[in-house]
Amino acid sequence: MLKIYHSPGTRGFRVIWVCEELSVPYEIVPVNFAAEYRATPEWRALNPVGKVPVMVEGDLTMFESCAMMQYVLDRHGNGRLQPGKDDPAYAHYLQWIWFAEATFARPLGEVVNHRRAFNPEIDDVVAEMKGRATACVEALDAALSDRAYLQGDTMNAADLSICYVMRGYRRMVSEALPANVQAYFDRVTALPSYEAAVKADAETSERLKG
Ligand SMILES: N[C@@H](CCC(=O)N[C@@H](CS)C(=O)NCC(=O)O)C(=O)O
Repeated sequence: MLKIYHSPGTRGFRVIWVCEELSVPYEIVPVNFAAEYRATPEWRALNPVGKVPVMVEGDLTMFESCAMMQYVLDRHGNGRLQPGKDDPAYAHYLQWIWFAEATFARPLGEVVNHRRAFNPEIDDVVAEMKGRATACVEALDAALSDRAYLQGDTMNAADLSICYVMRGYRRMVSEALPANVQAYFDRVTALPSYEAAVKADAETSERLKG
C-alpha cells in the first residue's frame, strides 16, 4: 500500500487529500517534524533535503508533494481529477498545479522560514513575501470570476493543491479572501474528502503525541 510520511499541517496534506478524493488506499507514517530528526541519516535516506513529505510505494520513494499527487493521479486515478493529455485544458491544468507550489506556496514558505530561522530584517522580508502571496490570490480571484473551479465546471487536482496552500495563506496572511476565491475555497473544502484529510492530519498529530 501507498505510504505517506507526513507531519501534521504540512504538504503531505495535499497527497492525503487526493488519495481521499480518489478513494486510493494509503497509510500514514507520522514524522517528527523536529529539525534534529529531519537531519538524521535515517530521514535523509528518504528525503535528501530533510523536508517532508515522502511517499513510498513498493520500491518507489518520492520527495516532492505535487509530483506525488501527479503520480497518484496517473497510476491510480483512472483519468479522474485531471484532463487527458489531448484535452485543450491540459496545458492550464499543468499551469495551475505548478503555480500552487512554485509560485503561491513559495512566498508563504519564506514567511515560515524567516519566522523560524532568520531574525534580521524579518519584518521587511515577511511583508514582501505576504505581498507576493497576495498577488497570487488576486490572480486566482481574476481567474475565478466566471467559473466555479480553476478550469470551469469540473474540479481537478489543481484545485485541491491550490486550496491546500490557501489554508496556509488564511493562517499566515489573511483570513479574509476576495469574493471569488472565498466562494471557491468554501466549495472545494466542503468536499467529504477534505474533511477526511483534516481528520487524518489530526490523527497523525495524536499519534505523534502518544
Ligand atoms: N516543494 C516541496 C517543499 C517541501 C517543504 O518545504 N516542506 C516543508 C513542510 S510543508 C518542510 O519540510 N520544511 C522544513 C524546512 O524547510 O526546513 C514539496 O512540495 O514537497
